[in-house]
Amino acid sequence: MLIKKAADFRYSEITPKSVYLNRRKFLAAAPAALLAAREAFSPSGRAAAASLGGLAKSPFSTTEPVTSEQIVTHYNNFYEFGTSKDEPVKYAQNFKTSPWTVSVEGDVEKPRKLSMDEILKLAPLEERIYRHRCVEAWSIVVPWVGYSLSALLNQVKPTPKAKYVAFESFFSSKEMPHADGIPFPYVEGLRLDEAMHPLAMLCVGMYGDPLPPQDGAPVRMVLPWKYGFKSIKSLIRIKLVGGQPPTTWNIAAPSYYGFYSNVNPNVAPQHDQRMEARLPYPFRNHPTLMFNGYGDQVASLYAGMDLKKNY
Ligand SMILES: Nc1nc2c(c(=O)[nH]1)N[C@H]1C(S)=C(S)[C@@H](COP(=O)(O)O)O[C@H]1N2
Ligand SMILES: [Mo]
Repeated sequence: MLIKKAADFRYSEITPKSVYLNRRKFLAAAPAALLAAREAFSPSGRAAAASLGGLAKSPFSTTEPVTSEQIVTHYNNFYEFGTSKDEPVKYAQNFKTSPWTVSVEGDVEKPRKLSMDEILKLAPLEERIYRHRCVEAWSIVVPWVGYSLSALLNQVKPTPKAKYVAFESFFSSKEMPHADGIPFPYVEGLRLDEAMHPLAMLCVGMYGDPLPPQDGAPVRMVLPWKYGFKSIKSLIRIKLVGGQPPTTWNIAAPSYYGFYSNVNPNVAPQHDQRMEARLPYPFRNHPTLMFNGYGDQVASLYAGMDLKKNY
């Protein structure tokens, strides 16, 4: 997705090498050190945080095979911590995610500043196994933990003026010296009806544990029918607004990345989107489905819209 520096530009289908190198490293270390420490350490190398107990299963979950936690925690897009896939896991480990507050503001009756504790208790936590499709044409299947964003929005009560939701990530150049490639803070947006859709998830964990920093700790969005870049990480602000908010990749390259960014195999402003590489498989082996296979649930949100124009 890098566009700023021509020399750096690689629309890499994926970088299978790093996946396999990381995997090999992991497997090599497994017999000795890691197996001994297995109880205390997660594959991301952090001391395992208290696991998130009592998770309700979600009817939205896919039965497709879940991608290994090792891959999902070591192959990341998080430009605040570097632009290559193996940098976030290295540079985000000391990211301070506590204390943390998310401000919910704008055109709402009851604006709130929520602590992480309040976010964790706002609604029953569910495990939802969703497909995740990056615009770079790789995909993963992840057991996220969280609940529908609508649970939070209903508490703050959007006013009739609210038509869109603007999201903002944490940013600090001091804590994120490797940030590069795009303007910061990272911002995203949804139409209010998209944000209220039950599939739109406020996510606090994965694989039964709190989110690791490289995957957007302590709280992020997950929008399975849209390209991955809509699923903004390390959220600090949610603002209900009247007009369509700016979004980071649209600012960086408007002809490639639109506001909607619904997964669409038939629209390819940048590159062919018909096939994807389901990790760890390094080549495109899997047909990409309209709305990433969530059309039954979300297609009606876009009834009557020209999705070639509104990409
Ligand atoms: N703040 C922020 N959020 C972000 C990104 C980012 O660089 N910064 N990258 C996006 C992209 S392109 C993808 S594919 C997903 C990756 O999520 P994962 O690393 O947990 O798989 O996060 C999205 N959210
Ligand atoms: Mo992405």
